[in-house]
This record gives sequence, C-alpha cells and structure tokens, in this order.
Amino acid sequence: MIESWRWFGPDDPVTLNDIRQTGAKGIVTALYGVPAGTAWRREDVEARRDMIRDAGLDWVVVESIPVHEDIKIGASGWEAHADAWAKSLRVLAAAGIRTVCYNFMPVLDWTRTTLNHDLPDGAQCLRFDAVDAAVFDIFLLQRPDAQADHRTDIVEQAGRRHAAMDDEACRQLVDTIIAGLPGSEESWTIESFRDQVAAYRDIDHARLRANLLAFLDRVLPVAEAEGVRLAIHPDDPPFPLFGLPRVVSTESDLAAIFDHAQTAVNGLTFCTGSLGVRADNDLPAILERFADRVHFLHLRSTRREADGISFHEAEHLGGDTGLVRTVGAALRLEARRGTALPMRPDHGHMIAGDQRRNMRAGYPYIGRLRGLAELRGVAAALTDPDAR
Ligand code: DNO
Repeated sequence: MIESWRWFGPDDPVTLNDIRQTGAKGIVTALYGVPAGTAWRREDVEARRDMIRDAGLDWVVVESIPVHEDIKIGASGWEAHADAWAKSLRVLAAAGIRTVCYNFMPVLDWTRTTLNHDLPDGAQCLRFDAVDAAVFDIFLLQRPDAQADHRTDIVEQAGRRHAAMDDEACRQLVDTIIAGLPGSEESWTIESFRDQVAAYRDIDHARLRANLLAFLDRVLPVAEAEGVRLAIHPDDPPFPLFGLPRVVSTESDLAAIFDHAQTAVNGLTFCTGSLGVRADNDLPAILERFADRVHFLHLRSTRREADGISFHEAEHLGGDTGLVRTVGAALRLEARRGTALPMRPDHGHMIAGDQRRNMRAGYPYIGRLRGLAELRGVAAALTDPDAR
C-alpha cells in the first residue's frame, strides 16, 4: 500500500512537513478553490505538484474533481461541464497524476449531524444521528412530505427534540449539515439548499443513475486515452437523504456502474467507513468482486447505533468494518495485481490536543496519525513471514 495523507492545500493547518513526519509518502489533494465546471489549468496543477515534490512527497491521487450539479440533474448544457471535467483529466495526466477520486452525491457531499461527539475517553468524533437528520429535514428545511421519508418512531422523537431546541441549537444543526465539511464542493444557505433540493424533484434513483452513466460515457474515453484511473467514492452515508436519491451506496449500485463500462479506468475508491455503515454491505465480498476496479483505499471504521440508522466514527481498528480483514484482503489484491494501491487513513478522532490546534472536522493530525500507525502495524504484521 502507498501510505498517503489528505492535504487541503497551503491553508491546511497540517503542513506538508507535518505529513512527512507521519511516514506517509503520498499526498491526496485537489485544487480546492476551482469551482465545479471549470477545467483545471496546467500551470496551477504543475505548481501544486512541484510544491508537494519540494517537500519530499508525491501527489498520488486527486480527491476530488467536483462534478457540476447540472451533470447530476442532466440539465441542458451538462455536456460542457463534463467536457471541462475531462479536460482536467488531460491536464492531470500531462502532469503525471493518474488517479482521480470523485463522487456523484446530489447537492451534499458527505454529511454528519455532529462534529464533536464526546467519547468516554475524552476524544471527540463525527456522528450521524437519525433524529437530528429528521429535525433538520422536517422542521428546519421544512421540505414538503419530509415526514414520509422518516420512520414513525424517529419522527416522534424528532418532534420532541425540536421542541426543546433553542435558536442557537437549530442554527448549529443547520450549519453542520449544509455549511460544507472539509473537501465538500459547495456550501449552502438554507434557502439555496432548499432550491437545489427542489431541482431534484423529478430525479429518482433510476434518473440519477442514468445521468451518472451518461457522464461516464462522455468522460471515460478521455480517461482511457490518457491512462487516468477514475475512482468513484461511495455515498456517505450510503442511503438517500432529504429526498435526494443516492446511487453509489450498495453492491448492486456498484455493479450497475462497473458493468456499464467494462474498462479498468471505470473504478472505485473503496471507502470502508462509507460502505460499512450499511449492515447489508459485505465489505470483503465487495472488494473481491470489484478487485480489478479498486484504485484507492479510504480506511476508517464506523459503529452502527441501536436505531439501525445512526452511526459514529469508531477508532480505526474498532467498530463494525473489520479493517484488519480489509487490509489483509487489500494486500492479497495488490499481490495478485502486482501494483501498490494508494491508501489513506480516513478521518480520525480528535485526540491529544487536536481540538486546540484548530484541526478540520474529521481531519485531525494526531487522530489520523494514530490511525495510520495502527494500519501500518497491521500491514507489517500481515506481511512478515516470521511474525508468528
Ligand atoms: C470525507 C471524504 C469525502 C470524499 C469525497 C470524494 O471525508 O471521504 O469528502 O472525499 O466525497 O469525492
């Protein structure tokens, strides 16, 4: 595995030098300021690549090139946005960067309802709470028919919880959900979010999937010609939210994408934390089935909670996802394919002063370093023939 680290660019409180000291060799980053639909410029890509190189590291994966909302909706003119996306692939290939992670989640990228959930040991983690999501949807977003999309017991609890929330608590919940988590492509106000959700009124699962496949038909020929591996990121969380469909959540979603175009460049970011939230996703089976399409690993774990919907982020080797088994399976896959896969320790608990150092939600230095070190230890143990 090529140990890598997500870096949010020169404004990231974690510097390239900090990253070098983790032992990671690869950088996962993007030109975060460029709006969706605008092609990346060669000089900007080269300058960023050289900055990383000068720090003794290597830009191994782009995460992400944002997919314009018009492409997801299939609005007229979407093709020009897709062509700009493909142009960025050409620019990246010319600069020697050939793995690109992207997602196809409508409106919101990854979503949580709490950024600082307290754990018994004093660490803090990200959490998604089904009742908070319903409070937002029904009472704050006030989406028509929202109630019907939540379980009755959750709707009842949401009513009680909302009645006890003051303005500040409501504002904080709205911000957490729509203001944009690190790496998110857009940040919304409640009004702009409401409008954008409404634009999906006629887009169901089948339409969104068809729009994704049409997008792939347009960009894959460029990816193939340039030798750029695309790695779609699973939905996080892997179920519809706020009436918006999601089409990269399950094994059958992935099969529909990968069967549509039988080329290895039509690939996957195998994100254990996202897929692992669903108990019906069998992670080792998914990794095995799509083995030749996996181009990038996001390794983190989640713990499902009692209501069957809520979850929080677990320590890397804890939770429900079984990362020791996944690392073993990934090492076998690499041996079979004869390639090393870039991996990054995804997310991490805020620990040991991360809170005081102004770290981005989910992306603390020490918490991720702990995850990376644990995963490195697992890989070392699994590959040492004399270890037992
Ligand atoms: C969250 C991340 C997401 C992901 C993008 C991929 O931490 O996994 O931001 O990178 O959705 O496009």
